[in-house]
Amino acid sequence: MSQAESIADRLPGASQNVTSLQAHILAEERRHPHASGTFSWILSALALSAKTIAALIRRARLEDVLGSMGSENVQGEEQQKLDVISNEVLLRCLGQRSGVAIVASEEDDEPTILRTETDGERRYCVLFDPLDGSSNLDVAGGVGTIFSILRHHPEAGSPETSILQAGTEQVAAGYILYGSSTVLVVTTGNGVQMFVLDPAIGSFLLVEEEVRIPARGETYSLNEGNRPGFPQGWQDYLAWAQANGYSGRYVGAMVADVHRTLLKGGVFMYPPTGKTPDGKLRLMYEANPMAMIVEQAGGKAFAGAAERILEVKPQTLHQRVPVLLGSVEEVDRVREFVA
Ligand code: AHM
Ligand code: MG
Repeated sequence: MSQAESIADRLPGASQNVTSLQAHILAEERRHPHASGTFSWILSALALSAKTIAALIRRARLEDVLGSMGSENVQGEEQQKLDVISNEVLLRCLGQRSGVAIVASEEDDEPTILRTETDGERRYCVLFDPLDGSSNLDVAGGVGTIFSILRHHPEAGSPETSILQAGTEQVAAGYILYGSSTVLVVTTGNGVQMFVLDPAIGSFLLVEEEVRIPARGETYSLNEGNRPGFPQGWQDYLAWAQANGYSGRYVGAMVADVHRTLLKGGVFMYPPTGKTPDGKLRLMYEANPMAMIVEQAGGKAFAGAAERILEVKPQTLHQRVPVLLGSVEEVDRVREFVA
């Protein structure tokens, strides 16, 4: 072995098969001979946004951008400064891509129309939660960005009608977790790929080409403080899980909790309560993208006992939906209790 080879073998992240997100996107594009590249440019805008947001979060305390804005979003939730800044980063990065027709965000009341031309070019709608779990920022906890990409249908009339498509219509979905490392997980309907940001070179590198969720896992993840308000079936499941030695794990940021569930197995839930019959999480930019990821990884995602999240017909942009997702065996067990 030459000296260069032996040094290469000691490089972090292994020296072989270093695939960047960019290279992966281009390889995917080549598999679709009619692809125009539009879609690839959108994914690259999301990656650029993610790198920018990751850098901002790392320096947040130092640059005094933590804490509340003193304003509320359309859903009556207090906006953190970084919610607003991250939203702006995504709007700017996506706004520069000619393939994006409409963007819609958790932080904005209405969708933003970027382009109305009907020049025949295929365009997309991008929906996102710019900084999910942002109340974790003050304590340096994990937060994330969630995104969903749909085809734009100009013939639908209003922008809202164009984006109100069921989750089954998503052409891609994913999330970025800003944790101890920055992780990007994405699906374009062909399995789930996982990338980790190498901060030394500023690239997302492929670490797992085919993420599969374990079929079972003895962990449940939910806000147990809400337990008295859950319908009886959900409470009965919890009693069963505790009697059977399950562990509870809850970060309180959906991206972090779903990421752990995806890699280690178990079940993540945000059930309905008496006060919030549809739970808390939003269908279009939280539940749908996570459901697509989990199903593509071999898991299940339901809005209660009977209906797949991806089949829920949306009525409004910011509508909420109960969430039950994770390992096949665990999700089915909860559904039996809840039915
Ligand atoms: P956000 O989008 O305003 O940050 O709210 C969504 C977050 C999710 O990340 C998390 O799963 C949930 O709210 C936690 O809610 P709760 O504090 O009620 O457990
Ligand atoms: Mg959120």
